[in-house]
Amino acid sequence: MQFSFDTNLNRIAEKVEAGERLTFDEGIELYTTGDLNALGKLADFERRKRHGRTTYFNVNRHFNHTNICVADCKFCNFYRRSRDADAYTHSVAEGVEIARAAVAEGATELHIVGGLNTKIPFSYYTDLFAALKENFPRLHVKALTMVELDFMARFYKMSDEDLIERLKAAGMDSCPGGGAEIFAEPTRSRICDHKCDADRWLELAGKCHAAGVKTNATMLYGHIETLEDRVDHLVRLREQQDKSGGFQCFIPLAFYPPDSALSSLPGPSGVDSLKTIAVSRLMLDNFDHVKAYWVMLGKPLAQTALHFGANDLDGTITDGGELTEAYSVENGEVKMSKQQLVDLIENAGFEAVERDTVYNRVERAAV
Ligand code: V47
Repeated sequence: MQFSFDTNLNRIAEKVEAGERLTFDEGIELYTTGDLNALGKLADFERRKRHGRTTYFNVNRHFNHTNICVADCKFCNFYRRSRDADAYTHSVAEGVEIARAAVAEGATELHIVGGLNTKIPFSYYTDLFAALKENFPRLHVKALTMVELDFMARFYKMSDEDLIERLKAAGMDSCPGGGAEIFAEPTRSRICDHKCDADRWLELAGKCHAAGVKTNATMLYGHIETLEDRVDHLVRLREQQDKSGGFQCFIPLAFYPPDSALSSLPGPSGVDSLKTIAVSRLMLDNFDHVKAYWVMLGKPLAQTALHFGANDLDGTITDGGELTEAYSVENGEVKMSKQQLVDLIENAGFEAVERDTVYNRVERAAV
């Protein structure tokens, strides 16, 4: 056996080395271990087995087309009601101009999410995606969470299959992983009772996968959830991945309390974030990639997370968009140049590899 810990982690270590699936109880044991180094070593073993020293990043841009939302999630400081002075909805033409600037800076992906807005016609989405594809055929459109798809299917009275096919035909290439928050009840209802429930979120992910649309998955942690809620979330994602196989990557999202209805909470500690990355890597044996989202972790902790199981840092973001700025621990502008991201990865001891959204390597001509 490669590992010999002075802790009760040895039994779990043997299973990890043998490539065996961990149970819910073992997920809890990993979370509650006092030996952070041992947990990190195990997750790093798994990460290096899959990806060696490679750490992926991409050149991307976020576009939050509207902040008007009928939900009022307790953790969210981004949403507005339509009557609010700072409520907005970007036009299709504005979306195209934002994409144009991003493409000029080398972006391969536009990440599009927004509020649940009853003032927007369905044609807005198909027009936006079609215009993006017409102008930038090689730009990957990663758009709409399962929560947005659920809202759209109900609001525009379409079957899930029809909705997904029409969005895909217009230019939606894949979907981001937001809206998963925490699956377990009653926690989910307490923080976001206007959103679809866990079964519905997972059902829609499965339907996207069946339609050939890859999706990501997230978990919002560090608010009112329990450790059991977190491990339950990971187990449910793992079960769905067994069934439909279309999740590309898992992104734990560290709760950022300021200006939200939960602003009295402290948010997760650095140790908690590292544990969450590590437990995710070890529990999600059927997910290829675990992302340390630097925007929410902050740069130094994101670097450290690469030693705790993460193999992706997300992207340059180029210009974060309003939602990204609302939840980022990086005060001020939320962006990094490609060189800054490469330096961040290399200074942490890894090899930086630019990827596209579906994890193909991006080769660029040297300048
Ligand atoms: O669903 C909202 C979270 C998510 C806060 O798929 C907050 O590659 C922390 O899903 N503190 C949207 N988090 C962002 C998201 C995402 C981000 C980056 C990459 C990908 C991907 C997906 O942001 C929401 C919610 O869970 N969020 N408010 C907050 N105060």
